[in-house]
Amino acid sequence: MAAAAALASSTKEVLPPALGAVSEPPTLFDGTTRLYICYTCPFAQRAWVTRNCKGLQEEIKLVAINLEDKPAWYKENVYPQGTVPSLEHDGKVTGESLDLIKYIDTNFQGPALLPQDPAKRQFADELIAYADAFTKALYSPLISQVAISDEAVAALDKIEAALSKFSDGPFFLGQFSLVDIAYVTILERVQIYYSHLRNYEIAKDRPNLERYTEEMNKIEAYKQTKNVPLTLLDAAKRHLKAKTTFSNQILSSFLHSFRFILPILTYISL
Ligand SMILES: N[C@@H](CCC(=O)N[C@@H](CS)C(=O)NCC(=O)O)C(=O)O
Repeated sequence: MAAAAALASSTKEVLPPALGAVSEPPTLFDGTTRLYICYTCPFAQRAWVTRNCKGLQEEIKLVAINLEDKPAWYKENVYPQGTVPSLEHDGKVTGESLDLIKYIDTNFQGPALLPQDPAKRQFADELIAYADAFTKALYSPLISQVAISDEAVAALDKIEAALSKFSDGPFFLGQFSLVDIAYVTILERVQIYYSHLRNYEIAKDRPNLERYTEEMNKIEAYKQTKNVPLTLLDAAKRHLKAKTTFSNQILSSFLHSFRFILPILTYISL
């Protein structure tokens, strides 16, 4: 496995506390390379896993942001989009997890996380390009409070088929790569959400996905970034309730303005 040495490191990193609204910001552009993350965010986790896989725990300092009590300075001074992850490096701050994992792989030392083989490289590009659509297909039924959709099942089947393309290992490109990092943080959450909220086991009758998950869970660089499942579930429930409450408020004011009887709009019960 390309990244075997770094992936095997089992020293447990002491994680910094998450910074909230009253926390002081770090000194921006003082030469320190910083990765801004939120511990429960799947996109931030991609960049964090990449950093760990390359053994960059010393070179790239983690700055955890509490997105439920977000410090104003993060959007104002660090990353105008206000999202995590973002990386402060070489006097600039950039974001977007799928770009960042490639950036970290290319611009820092450590094992290469993409293979040289052209066929694998092409498949890596295809799968990384599909990662956002995969996320949307799986998250949409949860956000819109409906049963698992045909689209979600098809997306999972596509992933199951992709996992059989190369036979030299259990990962998307056979051996562990950036593609696994792009998918595993989403799969980690989808497995928990669908199991608890839709009574649907994503790896049932998908043996490649089952083996993949088992093998991923042995990778220390990833394991160190995993959340307790209930923490993720609680965060998702809070997020979905906030979304529903917001859309209920918009709907309420719309109906009120037309003097209709307002329906009682309750919080969703997950
Ligand atoms: N497309 C972006 C998505 C990043 C994103 O949406 N992150 C969420 C957290 S999971 C965020 O920062 N939301 C802003 C907020 O909650 O204030 C990426 O892949 O980096």
